Amino acid sequence: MKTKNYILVLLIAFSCSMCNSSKKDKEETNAIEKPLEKPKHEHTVLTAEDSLKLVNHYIEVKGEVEFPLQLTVDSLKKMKVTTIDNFKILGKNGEVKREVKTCKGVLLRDILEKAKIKQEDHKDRNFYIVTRASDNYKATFSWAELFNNPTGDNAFILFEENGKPIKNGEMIAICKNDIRTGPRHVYWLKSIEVYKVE
Ligand SMILES: Nc1nc2c(c(=O)[nH]1)N[C@H]1C(S)=C(S)[C@@H](COP(=O)(O)O)O[C@H]1N2
Ligand SMILES: [Mo]
Repeated sequence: MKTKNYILVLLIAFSCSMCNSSKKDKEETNAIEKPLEKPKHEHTVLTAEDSLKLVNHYIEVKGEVEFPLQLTVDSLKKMKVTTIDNFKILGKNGEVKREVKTCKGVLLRDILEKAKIKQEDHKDRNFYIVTRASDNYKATFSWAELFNNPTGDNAFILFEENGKPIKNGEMIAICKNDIRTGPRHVYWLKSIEVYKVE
């Protein structure tokens, strides 16, 4: 009888300690789940001089291509030009950041066809294309969405807005059919880089 009581006391003590430790675990988990205090995403205001430094007079098409290119606004004007009306740049919450009445550009696909992606055979289709700006902001496209999907007819490199040269750099990459057009709207465009998935 005495041993039985002893075991009972031990059992109670053990389960209590289990309770406590699981409570402690929970508290720790809660502490991890608490959102980290991130610094607010701020737009730094650049001086006119600093902003000019980010402007490129040509974009480089490079990486896994047969013919690396340096394209200026003038060379884009010689390609097949499309006019886009009422283009809205939507931010991450769907808010309209900017609306362009009319702009002109060339299909990103046409540029890549000119540079010719180095494909070994017809199954060699796993490439990704990075449109990078001089502040290192970048957006990525895949071979499939440009060459085998309606997005290919919607991804442009713009060189003119409302009949005038572009203000933020000379060329901008856009993807007209994105839900939020802000993220793949790359101003101060510097390069179009082709990479192969290894
Ligand atoms: N080069 C460059 N392009 C960029 C950005 C940037 O910081 N640098 N910001 C992007 C974001 S987050 C949005 S929503 C749109 C519109 O940004 P804006 O408010 O700076 O015009 O441009 C995009 N293009
Ligand atoms: Mo944004």
